[in-house]
Amino acid sequence: MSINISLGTLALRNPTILASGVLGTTASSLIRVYKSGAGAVVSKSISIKPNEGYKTPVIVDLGYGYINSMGLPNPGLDEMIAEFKIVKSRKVKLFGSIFASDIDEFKYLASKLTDYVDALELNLSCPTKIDVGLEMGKIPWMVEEVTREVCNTSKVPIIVKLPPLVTLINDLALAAEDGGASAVTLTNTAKAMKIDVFSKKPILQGVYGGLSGKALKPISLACVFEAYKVLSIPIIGCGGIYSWEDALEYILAGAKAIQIGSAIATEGLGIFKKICFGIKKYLKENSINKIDDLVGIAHRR
Ligand code: RRO
Repeated sequence: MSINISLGTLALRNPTILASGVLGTTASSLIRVYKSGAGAVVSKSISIKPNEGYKTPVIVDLGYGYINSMGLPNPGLDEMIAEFKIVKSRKVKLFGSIFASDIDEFKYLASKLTDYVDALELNLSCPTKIDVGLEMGKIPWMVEEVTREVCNTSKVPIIVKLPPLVTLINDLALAAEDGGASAVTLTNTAKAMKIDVFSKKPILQGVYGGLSGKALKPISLACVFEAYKVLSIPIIGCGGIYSWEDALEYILAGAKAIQIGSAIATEGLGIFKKICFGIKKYLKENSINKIDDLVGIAHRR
């Protein structure tokens, strides 16, 4: 039984994708994740210049999820191009995530990376650099404009990654579609924080972090369900996926593919194959031919 899917012109061998931010800055880790069974891998978000990120602690384990405030650590555009050349030589399906503070920077990153990736994911939703990316991703006309400009610059499909906890996810998702996006990723982490009662201060240097893991799942799932009602382009679900049942919930809500991030910390890289196996078994047991026949079914009354 085949579980391959397509996101517009992008064909994936299965619907599981490595989420940006995990194991995504070196060729060796990206290749390892793809070899472990992911249908595609997304790099850590890349900025033009190298960035060290925030000082430790950069992550808090709440037990029901994580709050990270990495602060966009990445080796910068030139180093990432060198890594991407290696990744592509191994025939890995690679999406490059990009992060910038204005449209010109986004265009520059897209023009430099477009030859080395299968798609670009625009990170318009980083909660730990709230001065820039997140604000852009909260305003529909800005989402549309940056998407359109980057689409005009790029030879590969553009995926737009949006934040949860926004008033109208529909408007943001439609803005991405109107701007020419081939897909949207719903969602990035949710803005969150943790305070140390002894020092009486926020624990994370960046003050705010992004909530991921189990606590995020119902929130992102609702975003997928809501956006599916208005979108024509495919949705990639992201947030707290630990099992094939979690993945299936997203698919039934309207996602065509799903991204996995936090769960790798506890489940290991075997999670990609495990989820694919679970979905295949479910399809077989329910006499369903392909994943497409399940997408959005939870909307039926
Ligand atoms: O690096 C980060 O702090 C970070 C980013 Br760019 C993002 O998009 N989401 C997140 O939770 N952390």
